[in-house]
Amino acid sequence: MNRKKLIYEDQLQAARSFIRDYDDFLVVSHVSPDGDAISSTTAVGWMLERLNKRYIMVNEDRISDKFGYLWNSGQISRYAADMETPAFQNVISVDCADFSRIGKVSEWFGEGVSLLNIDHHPTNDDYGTLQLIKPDAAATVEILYDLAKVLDLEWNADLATCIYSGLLTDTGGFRYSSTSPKVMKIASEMLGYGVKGSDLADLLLEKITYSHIRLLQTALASLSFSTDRRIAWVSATAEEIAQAEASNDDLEGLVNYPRNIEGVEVGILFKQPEPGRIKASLRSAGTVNVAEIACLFGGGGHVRASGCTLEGTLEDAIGRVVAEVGKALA
Ligand SMILES: [Mn+2]
Repeated sequence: MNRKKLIYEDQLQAARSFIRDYDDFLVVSHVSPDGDAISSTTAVGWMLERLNKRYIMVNEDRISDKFGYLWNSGQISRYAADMETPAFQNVISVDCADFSRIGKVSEWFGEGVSLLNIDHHPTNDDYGTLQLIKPDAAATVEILYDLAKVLDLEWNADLATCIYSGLLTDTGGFRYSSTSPKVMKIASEMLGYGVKGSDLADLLLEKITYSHIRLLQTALASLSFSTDRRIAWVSATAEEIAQAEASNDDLEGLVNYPRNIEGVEVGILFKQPEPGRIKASLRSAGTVNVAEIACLFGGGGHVRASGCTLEGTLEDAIGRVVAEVGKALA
């Protein structure tokens, strides 16, 4: 890359000018949007509204109903190939580590589009014409807090609720190591604007769907251990997933149950999206590099979180993966 990298303060000023000087924006976040993605989308929308700009918020995927309380979240359009849309010249993407995360919405970008890339992922590849990137920010909304400050906007509970929601979800309820003094300072300021912190924690962190608990019920019944109890796993068969009417969201978090057990070094979830195919999600609580194990089966991921897909029966997949984890622990 030969473009000279601006320092964060300069990036903020450049982003400020881009937003102040132009109009007709498209605001987009990543496919399968999470709390930070949706909160960031509505936070940018709120700022543009305050500045009397024309804009459209969009996402390739459906926004979960539980985010309906966010300011104007009902106005986030869902991408459709046959939608009549102008080719947008000014785009703001939030929480997307690379261009492909924008998904099909990029088909709405005009030729020679100006794209402001606002993100906190350390892996962000600096796509776009302007970047506003802070890799040590806990969430994209932390950067949007700074942006709202340089735009000199008058805050209210709507914007504060967007910012707080993104912080809450991306830090797992202010628990992850990304929960910096700055995060807590911003959260405190947001509560001062009238954000209902305990209601949001209840809705976004505590509430679980009926499908999730039914699936958890059968998954926990399948809980198994290696003889030394350093490996633990649960499974969800295609039939159980169908019976619980579970979506991918409902499967999320199941792997943490075996992983979080005292003394367990590797927790695994074996799910069967359809008969004959098994997806293994591996989580390391210790020193085992589970990315290396996933690689053995053609998968990949991170040192502490990885995944792979195997062909065959559930029993066979469990036997093969657990054997490799056992070797890594030996
Ligand atoms: Mn994020």
